[in-house]
Amino acid sequence: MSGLIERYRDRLPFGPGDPVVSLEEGSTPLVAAERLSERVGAEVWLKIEGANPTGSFKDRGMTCAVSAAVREGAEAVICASTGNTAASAAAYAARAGLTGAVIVPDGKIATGKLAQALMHGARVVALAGNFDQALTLVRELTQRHPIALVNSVNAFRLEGQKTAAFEIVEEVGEIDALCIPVGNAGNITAYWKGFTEVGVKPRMLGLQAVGAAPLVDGAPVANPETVASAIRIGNPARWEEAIDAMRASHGSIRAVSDDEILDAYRFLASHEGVFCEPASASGVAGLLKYGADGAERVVCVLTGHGLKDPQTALSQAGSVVPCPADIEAVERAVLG
Ligand code: AN7
Repeated sequence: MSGLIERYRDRLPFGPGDPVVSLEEGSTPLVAAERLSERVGAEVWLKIEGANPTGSFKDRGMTCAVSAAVREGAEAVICASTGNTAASAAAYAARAGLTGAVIVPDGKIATGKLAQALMHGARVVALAGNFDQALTLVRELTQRHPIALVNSVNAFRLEGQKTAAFEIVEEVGEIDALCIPVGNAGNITAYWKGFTEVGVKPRMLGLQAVGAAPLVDGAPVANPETVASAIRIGNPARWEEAIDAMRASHGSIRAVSDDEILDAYRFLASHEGVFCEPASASGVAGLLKYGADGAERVVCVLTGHGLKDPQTALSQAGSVVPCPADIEAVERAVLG
């Protein structure tokens, strides 16, 4: 195994002698989804990005952003985040021996992500504001101080993330559509770039949560709200690029409700054996809601691991069965 810079160096902006900060990210499983395929009437595959080292697709971008920061002589990295970017930046900063700082919306990031950022030794700032405000402030801060910004406004992030498209094409060849959650719109932009570079043009089907759907509404959302905290974003930094990807690929960007997201989240866990976080299920929710649009082969990107957000999982799952320690009771408890 190797990290993605090593695997795809010829298609990434890194030379042979450049420093590489890697946790052997990428090369994630692409799993056939039989039950989902049956329901949708198409061949559906799941790209399990939760299998990356910190449990989300952000690691693909972060290996590149942090390696480039080291090459440029940076001593510190910073990001605004709904959680996963924070966890990833903190891990790669720790690995590189850099100082990491992350600004997150106070009380609005999933527990696992907070634990990761703290464990990796980042300075975690809980902003009395939302992600969009955090990103604005962090951009201003990096104008004033020599700290590398590792949000997806950083072009190296997209370079790393485009490699997921390479992996899909290498594994299953051409696909007709890609279902992908859209928050700050870096990932949809990166996938489109990756597909374009290998000459494949699947329809890009982006999904946002109804309460945080600026690209669907056509205007920024001042107070975005959704159970899918990772995509609780009201003013995506890669707005134009996402619209370009949608148009150029003859795709769409549509909205799914929190209930539809949670239905897909439970379906994946209970019928496919795949536990992703709520935001990640929005692509599948969109596929279930709107259908495959005539596509024969579809890939859904499951962007983050279900363990990131145990609280939402517990609120959606069945309850445990209490039981005294004797065999009759255990029999009743187990056999129902
Ligand atoms: C699981 O971590 O924006 O459209 O700060 O964590 O590229 O923003 C996370 C985004 C989808 C949306 N799924 O991707 C952050 C952050 C998960 C995510 C998205 C995110 P973009």
